[in-house]
Amino acid sequence: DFVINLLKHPVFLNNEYTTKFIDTTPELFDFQKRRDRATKILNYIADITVNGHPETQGRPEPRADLKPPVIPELHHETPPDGTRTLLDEKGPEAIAKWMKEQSQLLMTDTTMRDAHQSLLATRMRSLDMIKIAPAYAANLPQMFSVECWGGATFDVAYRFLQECPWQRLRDIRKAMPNIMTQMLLRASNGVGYTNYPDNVVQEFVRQAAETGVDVFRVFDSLNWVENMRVAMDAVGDSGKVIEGTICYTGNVLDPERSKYDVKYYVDMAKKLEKAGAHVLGLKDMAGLLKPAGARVLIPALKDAVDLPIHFHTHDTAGIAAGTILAASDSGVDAVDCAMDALSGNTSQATLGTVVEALQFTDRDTGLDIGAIREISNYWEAVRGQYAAFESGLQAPASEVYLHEMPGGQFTNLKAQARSLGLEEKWHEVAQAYADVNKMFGDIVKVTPSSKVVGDMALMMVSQGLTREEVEDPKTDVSFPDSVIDMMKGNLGQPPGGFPKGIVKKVLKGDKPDTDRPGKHLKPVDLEAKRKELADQFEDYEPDNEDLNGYLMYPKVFTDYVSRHEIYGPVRTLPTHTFFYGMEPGDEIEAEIDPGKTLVIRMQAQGETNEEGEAKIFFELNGQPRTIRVPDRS
Ligand code: BTN
Ligand code: 3PY
Ligand code: ZN
Repeated sequence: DFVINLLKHPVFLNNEYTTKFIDTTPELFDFQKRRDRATKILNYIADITVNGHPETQGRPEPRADLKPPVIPELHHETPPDGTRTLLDEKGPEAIAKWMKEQSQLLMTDTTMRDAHQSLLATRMRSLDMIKIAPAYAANLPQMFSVECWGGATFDVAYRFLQECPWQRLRDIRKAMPNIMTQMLLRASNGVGYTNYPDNVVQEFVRQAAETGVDVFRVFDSLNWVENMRVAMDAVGDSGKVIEGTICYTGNVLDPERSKYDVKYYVDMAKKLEKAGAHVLGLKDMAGLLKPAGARVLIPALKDAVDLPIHFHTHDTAGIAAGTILAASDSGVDAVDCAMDALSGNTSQATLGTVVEALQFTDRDTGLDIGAIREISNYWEAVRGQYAAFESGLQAPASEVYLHEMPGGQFTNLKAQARSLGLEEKWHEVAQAYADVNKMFGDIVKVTPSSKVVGDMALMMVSQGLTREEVEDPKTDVSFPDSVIDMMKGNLGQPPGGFPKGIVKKVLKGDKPDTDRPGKHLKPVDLEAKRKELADQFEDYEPDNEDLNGYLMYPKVFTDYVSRHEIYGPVRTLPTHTFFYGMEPGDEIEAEIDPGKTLVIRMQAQGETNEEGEAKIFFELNGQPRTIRVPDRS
């Protein structure tokens, strides 16, 4: 509905900028195009200044005394060799071999992806990442990888931040050429919520590798290896690192929860090794693995396969660092942490703390703790600008062992519950989530299967339905679309299949499809799609990145392009300006092309006239400019 608002938005409807002048005076084209972009950006700033940003309205504001983020001094003029250098020179097998030979615990920093996805509703803007990337390259070149792409960041960039996720990746890659970038890929679900045709997944992986992803963490939301092969093979074909990943759920030590026991994980690890993984990912998306569990599971996996192991967990229960240290003692090769300022709670464990904990031990990470502190200080100031997106979570909670919600979903579901008026019933939602999981046969819960369980849980609590009532063939229940879709088999099959009773009830007797969904999805005619996209806009030749955006999210993508035509490259605005506009006397810079910087000064806001238009007086590179926008405030 936010997107619909924008399209009905007066600025969109009386879209006034015109290309006529450009057509009649071609020699002025470049100048005009530039000026045109500047006008668009001024329109955006004026609109936000007068009317506010819909996403920050009614939300907490950044502190008035917030200091601007400081970029640390770089320790090297040219970035020292790092993992990316090795990958480029020797390939993904050499990376795997090197990982196993190292004694230090290798570290992935998740600040640019999972940390803000889990703490700030995925709202971190590219500019805040790109600016600090050179400091990683110069000051932390021993970092194994920087997770900065995929998961929910892809659609949120287009949908809410009005920026291109591919450009984010390209810019980070360029600013940090020596360390491997890493993405989270939902196998056949790409970076979306349902299975895509095989050739769409293949094309997406090819493009992600070309634009700049080095390590692909590939997982399936039901842990179905059959459904991971297309994505894994595509990563292999692109010469990048295949991190074939197990999603961890349940409690590996609990004899009552034997569906997900050591043997289950060992079998899956072997399948992933056979399927061509270079690295074995162990993805504990909810933060359920406990230290004692790690001491059993990690050695069992090490014994079973010859792959280096990369462990990912969340700090929702407050014990992630403990589990990481146990995993480290048990020989895990690499782990994920987040920079201190964006760590803890539903995010990852605290990077600086883990680095400190291992200092002077045989797993010493070799990372410069001073450099970590400086980079974390930068992130602390950045985080302050996103006050509107803080979840307000006060403390870690062992309740996660009851509901098993992924860190990235937890705060999201809480916000959804709030918007449905169920905030006071949160603990009931948590219990319902656990009940739905059992009703669905105890499944892995991670995007998109976690969304299905969440949809069902919210529906049950808002309608006051119990599990018994839902399962009772005599009660009529209208299930959420996502539940019907999953029971039809469109996300694939969990181990042992879904319980027959619930499938029958949800599908009203229709037969589910238990094949791999991609087997029946027709390949997409890519060039026909490109044309279909091109035809929706004037003078538009979509490149492969745009085409891939459109293939994943057709409507989200075209809405983004429509807004881009009005507001221009707003990704270049400082974050405070993007969310809050400007105040009289403020001056900002926006680099719209390398070396081409707009200096924008807001002078004053005039009275709103009888037509309901507000006037904003700017100075653009020293020249006065007046912008009128509808006053809807
Ligand atoms: C974005 O997607 O965030 C960029 C577009 C913002 C559009 C502005 S926000 C304030 C005003 N209200 C609207 O509904 N649209 C404009
Ligand atoms: C995602 O798929 O976005 C996740 O973070 C899953 O953990
Ligand atoms: Zn995660």
